[in-house]
Amino acid sequence: MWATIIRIGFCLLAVTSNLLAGMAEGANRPGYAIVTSSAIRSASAQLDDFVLHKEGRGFDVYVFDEADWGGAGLAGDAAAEALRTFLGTAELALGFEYLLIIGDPRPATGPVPMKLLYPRNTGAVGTTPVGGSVICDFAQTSVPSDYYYAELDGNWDLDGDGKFGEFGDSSAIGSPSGDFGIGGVEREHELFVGRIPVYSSPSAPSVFEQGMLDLDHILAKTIAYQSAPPASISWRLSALIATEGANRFFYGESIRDDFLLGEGFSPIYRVYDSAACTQAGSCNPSLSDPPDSDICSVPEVEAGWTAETPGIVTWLTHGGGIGAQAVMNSSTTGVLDDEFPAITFQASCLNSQPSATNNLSYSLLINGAIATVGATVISHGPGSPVDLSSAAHLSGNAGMGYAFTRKVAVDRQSVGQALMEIKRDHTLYGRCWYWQNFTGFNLYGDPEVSLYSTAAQNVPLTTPFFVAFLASLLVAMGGYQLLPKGRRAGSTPRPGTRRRTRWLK
Ligand SMILES: [Ca+2]
Ligand SMILES: [Ca+2]
Ligand SMILES: [Ca+2]
Repeated sequence: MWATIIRIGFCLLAVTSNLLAGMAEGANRPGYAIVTSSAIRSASAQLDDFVLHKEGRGFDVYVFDEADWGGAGLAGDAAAEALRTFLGTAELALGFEYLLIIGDPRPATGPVPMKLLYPRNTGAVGTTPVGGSVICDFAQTSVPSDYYYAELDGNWDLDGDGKFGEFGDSSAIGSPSGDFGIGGVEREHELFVGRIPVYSSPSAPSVFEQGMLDLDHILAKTIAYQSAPPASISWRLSALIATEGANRFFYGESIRDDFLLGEGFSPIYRVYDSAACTQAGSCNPSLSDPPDSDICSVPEVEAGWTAETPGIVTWLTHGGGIGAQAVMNSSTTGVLDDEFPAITFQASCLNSQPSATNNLSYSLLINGAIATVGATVISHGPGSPVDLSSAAHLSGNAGMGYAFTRKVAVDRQSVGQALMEIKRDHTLYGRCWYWQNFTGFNLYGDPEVSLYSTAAQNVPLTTPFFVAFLASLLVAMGGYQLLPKGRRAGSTPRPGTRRRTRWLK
């Protein structure tokens, strides 16, 4: 409440700027904001088309660069703070719900760096939903994150020690509460956030030049993906699941059996390390229906991905910046068929590591994927078969991948909405390392993309009224949604108001 009042007060001052006041006129459609650098804005050959495309999908679109938020010359934490402060003001004034960040994600850069968070607050005690206590027995290391730009109310350094996003439990007796508590970190997001990285190097102009070529390719690919005729997207209702190690294929079986089969996905191509356990008769879970490959390796995954062009790809394995062990690596992404790009959830460590300028998630976004979720740092997950729908496992990396896949495939949510709702609704189970997962898993790509995006949702602004009417009728009849499922047309929040949604702790 206080945070909201303070922000509204601040907003009244800030909104006097001509910039936001002018833009707020007629803001009765959902909003989509892009923040980037002036250099990228002026060098992109596709950004204007991308803006028109989003307007055609029914959004009021806003493009900002560092000149709009006083971010010129800022880098690192100063740049991150300036950006988030601006977003808080702009979101209240304009009411946008999607945010696409385009630019260098490395935390020491500017003007749109990831924010460094410190989720694993060593020694903090968390409380489980059944009243048990959990000690955070991990070193506190920094995590680059865009989550900070999705939640705009809380003071994420509530304890004022300069480390943002520290886990804590204000009800845990004798425990440091970190930055959680009244007025601190909260998980009621304001925005669905995604990022398209563009790297640059002062000593090598070619890095930026290549980054711009890749950006324009990604933007054009996104326009094409969302402009596909409805009858042409049946290929997307398919999946590839890869798991390294015999203790991990429960992940693929859970996703397949619990919802993908029932949703009619086909094929569901499975690459498992199951040869040994099949031979020994010791597979857990048992595999009555054998996988497409019982050896998990990069060539096996590449073969399945290339042959089947799956709409969704997910895996559970160890990982680093440029590789997911025995599944995929940055150099192999180049052979994938980019005409049929996948949505990915990469339940691994480090696949989205910003300091690796050819990190696997970004490499996939350039070729092979339309949107990728991966971790910027170490992620935490189960080491043996577990029930991924049970409270204790919802927020492990496997539980997040399971839920993300369901939200994208079954609930038909956009990728940005799917990831943010997981972070909002899933219990942390008192575990600081689950909070690290929430900060570390980030989205590369347009957050408004969904597996079911088609031209049926696109209504050009210049379309005569009766054509627009027919198009909206088609949308209604075809079940293709303009708005994320669960949101009604007309429920767009007005500037200055806040959506109130559930916060499960
Ligand atoms: Ca702190
Ligand atoms: Ca602290
Ligand atoms: Ca909030």
